[in-house]
Amino acid sequence: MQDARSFDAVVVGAGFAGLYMIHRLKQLGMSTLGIEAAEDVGGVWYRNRYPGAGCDMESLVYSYSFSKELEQEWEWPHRFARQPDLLSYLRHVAERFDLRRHIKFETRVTAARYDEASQTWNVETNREGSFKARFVIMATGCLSATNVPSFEGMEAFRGLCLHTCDWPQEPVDFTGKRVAVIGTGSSGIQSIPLIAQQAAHLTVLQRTPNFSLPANNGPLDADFVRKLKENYPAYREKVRYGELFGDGDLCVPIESLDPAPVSASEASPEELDRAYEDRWRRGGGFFIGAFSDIMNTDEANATAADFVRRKIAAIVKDPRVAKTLMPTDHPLGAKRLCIDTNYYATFNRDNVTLVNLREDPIRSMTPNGVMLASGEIEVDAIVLATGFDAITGPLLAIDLVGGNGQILRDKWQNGPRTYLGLGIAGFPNLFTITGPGSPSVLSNTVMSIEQHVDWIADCIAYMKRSSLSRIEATVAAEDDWVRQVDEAADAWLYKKAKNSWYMGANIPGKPRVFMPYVDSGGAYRRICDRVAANRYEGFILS
Ligand code: NA7
Repeated sequence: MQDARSFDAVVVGAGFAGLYMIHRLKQLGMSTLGIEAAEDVGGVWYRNRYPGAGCDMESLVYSYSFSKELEQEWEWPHRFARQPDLLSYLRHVAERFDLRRHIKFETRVTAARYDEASQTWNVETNREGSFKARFVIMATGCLSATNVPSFEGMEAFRGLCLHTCDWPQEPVDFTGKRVAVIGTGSSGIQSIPLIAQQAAHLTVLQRTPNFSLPANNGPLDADFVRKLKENYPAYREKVRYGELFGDGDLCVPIESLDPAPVSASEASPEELDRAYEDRWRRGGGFFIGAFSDIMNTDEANATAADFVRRKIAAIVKDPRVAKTLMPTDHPLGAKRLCIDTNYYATFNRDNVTLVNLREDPIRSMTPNGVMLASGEIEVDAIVLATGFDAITGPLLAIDLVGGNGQILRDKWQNGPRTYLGLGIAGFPNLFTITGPGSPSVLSNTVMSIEQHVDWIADCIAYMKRSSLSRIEATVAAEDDWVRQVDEAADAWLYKKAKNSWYMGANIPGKPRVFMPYVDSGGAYRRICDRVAANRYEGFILS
């Protein structure tokens, strides 16, 4: 790492987004500094090391497509990649494309201020001083700012207290321990079955039940992988421009990728059951593509939700426990769907207890455990599977100050405002990768990252070619985009999940705004392509 203080670009974060961004900027011949808070590359896949941590999208498409050689040579062991495999992959990418030497690790960006006079960003860090750059690219991820609830007496707890996203490097051994897990989103649902296998006793503290589908994860069949790799470009293209839920199914041939064109409302009870049973058996999130309107109408959605509730009733032996595990307050898929291995069956174990926090809330932590309304439960370890200040959290954790001294936290006090989730009016030469207002968490994130990185790199190359040094989204384009993001969600059921992190509802005081852009059939990519083709309409370049 050269000891320079001035760069063409600073990239904040070294996960999937940051690594590819650095690679593209290198190709453009730009001097680039990556800044990463963790000790190594990986982003969410560096930090989320809890038992069972893994991806809910299939590894063959939750991976880079920019290098044909990498794509062909890399061998994914499982259908859904597990965290250690994802981390190995990202470490390999950092080596293969010689990216590490551009990155300062264990360094956190604390602030970035734009100076209009010199047209540069001044990027401040917690331990390496500050750096100047013409461009700043926020590759900070959507799920990297942890949500640690402030339970009274938390500091008094004498046992081990871990957040799933800040898991130690070494595996944690729960053998013989009494453990409480707080939270039943993806992180809780992935870790609970494995913690239950080790712990003397596991108490699951559930506030809201979530829908979870069997992953049916396992080793990838070599013959299947070979055939898919022969057809990789076509497959990727399908994912890039496919329907929203078309990216979750690698168990069936490529031509069956699209969601079934049939409406659930028009199917007979037998047809509904057959389709759901088939997809339940094959596993993964593509369950939701069984019918064309599951995510659009209450009636269609209820058929899928009822099916899953019936499955819970069939798997969980104690009818009271089964009922507590059944989600009833939101449409299936309106909150992030979880996929699991033995989640519901875990509640049949003698050493597992489910507490319904809606009936028996947490009063405080105590030195020995958790005080519920009904009394104290003593534990040796508490696992906080309580999620993230999603999408905007990582950006607002940094003091971002744009031209004219505008502060991002002030600008976004009523919710995020971006143009395309890529640029922010008042913040010249700053780009966000998978920012609020882009498909991000509702899409195949790696494919979306590649699209954003390519768009940003092409834009910077265009500016270079045209001797332009400054780009800023207009307020009018931003206002229009914020409206479009809101309207795009209206055709779907997402907003009916009132307490989802898509809406910011899991963080006290956070504005309730639906943050991702709900894409359909690759519309978002086409919009971004058109903006670029029209010389970056909606941005002012000078
Ligand atoms: P999630 O999906 O936000 O889940 C967090 C869970 O923690 C959820 O069940 C919450 O209940 C629960 N929670 C949060 N705060 C509290 C308090 N104060 N008391 C009790 N329970 C609480 O986060 P994950 O890490 O599981 O998954 C995030 C994403 O990562 C996931 O969707 C994938 O995309 C990968 P609530 O529902 O708010 O009642």
